[in-house]
Amino acid sequence: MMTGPALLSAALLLLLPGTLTGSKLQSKETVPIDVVVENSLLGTAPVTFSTQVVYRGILLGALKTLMASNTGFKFTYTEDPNYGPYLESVNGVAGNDKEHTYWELLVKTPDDKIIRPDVGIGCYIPSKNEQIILKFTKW
Ligand code: B12
Repeated sequence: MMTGPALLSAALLLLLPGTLTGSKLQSKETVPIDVVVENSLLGTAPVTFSTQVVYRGILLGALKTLMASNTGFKFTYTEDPNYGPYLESVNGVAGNDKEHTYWELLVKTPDDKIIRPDVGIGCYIPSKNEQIILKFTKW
């Protein structure tokens, strides 16, 4: 007959592989999103890029993936001590405190609603088929 600890290890052995496989499968899933670059000050036509983000991954990761895939999209960010990554420039155009310009983060959901996330690129978790709008504008 199995003793208490032996029974426990047997039970753990049965449970563990399932748990690990489960999480591994989930982390390989990717979610398709679009990144739209808009310059409301120049009024140029928006440019749309397709990319993807890992399951429950942050927008910053998706932007890095997009930049690494060499599609004509690049960006820079600074690190705020309290709020994390701040989107500084997109494709060579940088926000400027003196001119009161910045890159606003907006999201168009698949049902065409536009929201303004209350977190930055380091915290926002995009959902499937969202359009992430990076809009150069004034405050
Ligand atoms: C003014 C302000 C702005 C101004 C800053 C202009 C400036 N240079 O002075 C502008 C309009 C640029 C701005 C933009 C955004 N903001 Co703002 N902003 C504020 C606000 C109202 C006051 C900040 C302040 O002046 N503090 C006083 C000074 C002395 O302290 P400070 O540490 O030096 O402040 C700096 C930081 O706060 C930084 N900053 C401002 N917003 C954000 C957002 C992020 C994500 C980061 C990393 C840094 C940052 O800019 C300030 C000046 O350098 C706060 C809310 C609050 N009442 O605190 C929200 C707040 C900080 N902002 C917030 C957000 C979400 C944003 C945006 C992401 C909104 C969006 N969807 O576009 C964008 C940033 C996009 C990007 N490019 O990364 C959130 C951050 C929450 C979080 N955990 O991520 C806050 C807390 C408001 C909220 N929704 O609750 N913001």
